[in-house]
Amino acid sequence: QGLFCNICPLGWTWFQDRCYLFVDAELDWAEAEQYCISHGGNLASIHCQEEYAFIRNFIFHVAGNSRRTWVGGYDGIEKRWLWSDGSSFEFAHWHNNQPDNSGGNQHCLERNYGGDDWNDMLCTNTRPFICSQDL
Ligand SMILES: [Ca+2]
Ligand SMILES: [Ca+2]
Repeated sequence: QGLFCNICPLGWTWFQDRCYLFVDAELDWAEAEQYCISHGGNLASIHCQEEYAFIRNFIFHVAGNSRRTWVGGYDGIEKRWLWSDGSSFEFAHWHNNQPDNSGGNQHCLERNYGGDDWNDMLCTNTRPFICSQDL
């Protein structure tokens, strides 16, 4: 075995052994997840304060503002939040009184709501989004 470099795909940004891609498009949550899958990842999962803060700063840097952005959380079964990449949902940064499942059909996770918090949102709304993949 020679040396080999773990590098992110072209256009993706490295942070702590994961790669991130912000996509400045307006897709619904399922379309966004499909886009990420087709590029070798999933909608981003977030597991700790450092990763949460990195993604906040990353979106601000790339988008030029704190845009409301899809990430990979969803509660297909109400109040049982999962990440679309299959990792465990242990960290959260909900806005006050969220998730509220408003209208009885908010099952997808957006961030940068009310500043930089999380909100459950109608999955058919369109947002830019962020993909992640492990190296
Ligand atoms: Ca819900
Ligand atoms: Ca909500």
